[in-house]
Amino acid sequence: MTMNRRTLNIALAAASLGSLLPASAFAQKKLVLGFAQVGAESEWRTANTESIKSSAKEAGIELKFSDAQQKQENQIKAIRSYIAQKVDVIAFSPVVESGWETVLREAKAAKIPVVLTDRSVNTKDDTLYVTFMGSDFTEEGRKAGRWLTEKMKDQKGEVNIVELQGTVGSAPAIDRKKGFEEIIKADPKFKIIRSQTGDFTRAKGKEVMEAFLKAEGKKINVLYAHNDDMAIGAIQAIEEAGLKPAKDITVISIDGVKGAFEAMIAGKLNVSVECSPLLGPQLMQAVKDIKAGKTLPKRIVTEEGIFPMEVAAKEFPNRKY
Ligand code: GZL
Repeated sequence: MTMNRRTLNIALAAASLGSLLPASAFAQKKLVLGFAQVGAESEWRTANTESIKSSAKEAGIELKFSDAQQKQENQIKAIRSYIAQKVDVIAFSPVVESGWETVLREAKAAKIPVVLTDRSVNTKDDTLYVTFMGSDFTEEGRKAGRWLTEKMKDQKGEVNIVELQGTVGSAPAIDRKKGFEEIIKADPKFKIIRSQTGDFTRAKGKEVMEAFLKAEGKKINVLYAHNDDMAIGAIQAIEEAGLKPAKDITVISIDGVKGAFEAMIAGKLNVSVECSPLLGPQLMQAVKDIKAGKTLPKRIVTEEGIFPMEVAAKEFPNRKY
């Protein structure tokens, strides 16, 4: 079939136009991810941020990133700005469980998929997010409880525990408490005599442990801290009170960050339950899968271990955060 003159002219014009456009005009448009981070409160959070930033770069995904300094209103503001910028996907780690439905409905109305990472939200409407990827905090609390009940199984008399809770209202604080208590309630000798938030920071952990020591002193047998940073702050308080951490007071914490391994190698922390912050690769894969129209499971759980001080020196070189 011969091409008539008019069609030929159109084809030639299109071809010459094509040669005028930059190659980038034909390159696939980069996916844009808006990420609203909790803050920079702990070693764990720093490692989590690093994982997200480096994975976005590696995946060729444009990352818009915000640090909410542990304030919910700042996270909500950031999510709204991502909606206004019409990003492809929004992801965030909710600083607390409640108060998200309004802004998540705004994202849904704007047809922007949302991924929850690290922490989840309280909502009956699970169409407000595509998937929640992160640890099972209740199981982390159970692991801490099982380690303690095993260690103290032959202990006669009361075992008095003080507890440094994470951020009030946050999923890890609520669930780590729940899991730990589920295990220790089997034996009435275990008693939580003081429990207060240290907001996941070293400084607050030290301050609250000082108050615990002032109030209860040598009555304290065990410290259960919801993260390593608070445990490390508390260890300083224990030493300043003239006591030996991990000996006079058994110290149990969660995260498995480098600082915890250093404290275990120094003989000042008894055990750290792993909670991996390395969610970046999984998140970037989820972003690509969502934009490719794939269906994701509603819940993606990160598998984790537990590290007592006896294995810390051997395991330390393998640690990635
Ligand atoms: C747990 C994460 C917690 C860590 C803390 O997944 O949300 O927040 O345990 C961090 O160290 O501050």
